[in-house]
Amino acid sequence: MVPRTKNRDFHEYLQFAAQISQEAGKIVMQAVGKELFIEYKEGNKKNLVTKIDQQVENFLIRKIQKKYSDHALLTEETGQHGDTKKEFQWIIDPIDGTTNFSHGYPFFAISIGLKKGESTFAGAIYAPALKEMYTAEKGKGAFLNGKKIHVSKIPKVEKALIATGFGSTNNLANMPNFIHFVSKAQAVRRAGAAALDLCHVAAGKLDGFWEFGLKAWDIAAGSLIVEEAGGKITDTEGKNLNFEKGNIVASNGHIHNEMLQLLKEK
Ligand code: LIP
Repeated sequence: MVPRTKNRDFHEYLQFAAQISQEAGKIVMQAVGKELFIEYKEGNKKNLVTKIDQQVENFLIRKIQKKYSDHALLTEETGQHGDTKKEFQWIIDPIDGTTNFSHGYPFFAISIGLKKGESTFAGAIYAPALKEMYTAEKGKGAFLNGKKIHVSKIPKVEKALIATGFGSTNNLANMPNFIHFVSKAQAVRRAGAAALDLCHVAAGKLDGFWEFGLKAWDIAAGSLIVEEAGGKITDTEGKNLNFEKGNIVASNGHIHNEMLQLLKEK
């Protein structure tokens, strides 16, 4: 499913990430429709975590630590594992789109990125309900189920299908931008899993995506997949993406400046 490349090291990491994300996908799909034991993070009724998020995260941590005991990890549910100064860091969202998953809405994914230094070098995002496996290795292109993908050629926002998201805290702050984009774009969608939105920009199903305040695990793998599909990634002011701030604009490149301008106007 992951095409061979000459860089053996990252190819091996990517293949491993794709394999464990698929195994994690089986755990997730077995739980759809069953009792999920939902809890609320920090008492916020919009910020869900289920027993399956925790089970999948534990599964992925165990697999990675067993194979690469000298690597660090950053995960959504349990944070930092190992020294941040380690050469390799795996950045994991066990289920991006937990709310969707908890309702059986099929837009959710397992996201695994491998960072070396400041950059992500390998990323695998698996959407088990859609049976979509997105993979990318730095400098080697991006793939959906093993087939090369490319961003769209849409030249203007007025012809673009654009997506966004609303975080579980401060979630109305993006509303003025949303209204502005609804008036300018062909259409705007809000599906609820940033990692998968990024993959859909990479595959040309969406032409652009923006969101504020995402976390490293929502965007580490997806931002590489967009860039490797020929797309553009910046923060919402047009500067380099900062994983800590998590303000992101992803696009096919052609509509990027126009998106940044529309964000500036609100
Ligand atoms: C969610 C995202 C969603 C975003 C939320 C949240 P989770 O991830 O992907 O699109 O709007 O802020 O981060 O919590 O389901 O893994």
